[in-house]
Amino acid sequence: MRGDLIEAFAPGAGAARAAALFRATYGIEPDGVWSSPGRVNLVGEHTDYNGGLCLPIALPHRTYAALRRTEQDTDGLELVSAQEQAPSRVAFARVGPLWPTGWTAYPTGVAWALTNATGTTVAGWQLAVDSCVPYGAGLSSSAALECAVGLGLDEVFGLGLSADDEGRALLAQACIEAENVVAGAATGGMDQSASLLCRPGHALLLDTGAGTRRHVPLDMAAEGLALLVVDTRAPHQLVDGQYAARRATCEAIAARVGVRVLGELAPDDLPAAAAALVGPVTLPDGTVVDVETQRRRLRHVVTEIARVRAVVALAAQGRLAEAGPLLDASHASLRDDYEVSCPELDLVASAAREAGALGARMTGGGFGGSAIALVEQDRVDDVLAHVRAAFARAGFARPDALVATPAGAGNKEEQA
Ligand code: GAF
Repeated sequence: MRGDLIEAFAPGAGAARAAALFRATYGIEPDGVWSSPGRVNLVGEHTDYNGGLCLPIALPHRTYAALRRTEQDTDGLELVSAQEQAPSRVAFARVGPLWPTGWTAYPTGVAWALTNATGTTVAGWQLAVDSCVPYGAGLSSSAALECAVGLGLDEVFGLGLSADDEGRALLAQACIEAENVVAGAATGGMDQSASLLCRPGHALLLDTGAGTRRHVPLDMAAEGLALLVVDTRAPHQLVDGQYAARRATCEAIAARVGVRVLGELAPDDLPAAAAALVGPVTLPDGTVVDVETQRRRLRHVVTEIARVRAVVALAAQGRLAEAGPLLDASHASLRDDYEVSCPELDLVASAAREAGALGARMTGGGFGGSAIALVEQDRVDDVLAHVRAAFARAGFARPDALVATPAGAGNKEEQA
């Protein structure tokens, strides 16, 4: 059964693959290869754009970017990916809001955002990408791509951002800008921060309101636990109206309650805050959100932040095994109050629990993508088999899976 999991590339193999693709495409050596991981979030969902807390870990699965700065054609950006059809050429002068479209928006958007942030024109380069981060699985394949490219551009253009966590936070910000402005996905920033700042053996506690972070030791193996990640393979797309609508709703609620962000509210504030929500709200796209829905959205955000605190407290005491009910409550809140789950995600959560998982929840933005289950190590195979059988009975596609261990942030690879 273990051979049936999505494996990360073996050490050295990802860099070798990206470098080989680079040579085959451009007929020259790259200046180097940089890599950055996908992530899975333990708890704290849809809180990062609300000034709240979240708790991601970096996956061992990474995206590899072989990069070379070109001297001659300083407006030309050349890109190729092992996961895409044909090489592309993009004129840097044209990169900007919502252009280009498709996968090249992410790397070219990072160059655009770094240019804006630093005043150095980050143009004139060739890129070859390979990746083992599952694509479209809600495991941040786009952030892994942005961050791998960002690290490479940082070095070959001598920007000096990646040396310490403060600089990396700025680099993450440029990757977020690329995603928000050029790719047009109004995401919150957890994924890029995880990809650039996580440490092996730790979860990253991000306080997006205070702008602070803490590395929380997470020794699941010491407790005999494993984190099973199940990719439902249900279509998942963040560049759609639902994610942006949730974000816009939260911003409208915060304004009505009289706070800057919903993360300023504690669970005790909920009754008064809910009472302040009177009358429907109309979002910029014309969607009308009724009062009852506003109150449920508010309750999700505030209770989810409290669940992050509770999981961190348990992890600090080596009692992660007791976090199951908190993960279950997170799933229920995302399903019922925030309404970002889907039948496939609900089925992973319920089937995993039936088979003995300690707790299970959807992870990431939702509307498809992946769910996680906290499982005793020797139950991983049984839980996965049970989930797959339930999917077969429901007529859903066979889900993919991996076992997540907290890995490290992006870095330069030893040359392949
Ligand atoms: C996606 C987004 F990219 C993140 O910023 C975050 O909002 C997440 O959904 C939900 O917690 O991964």
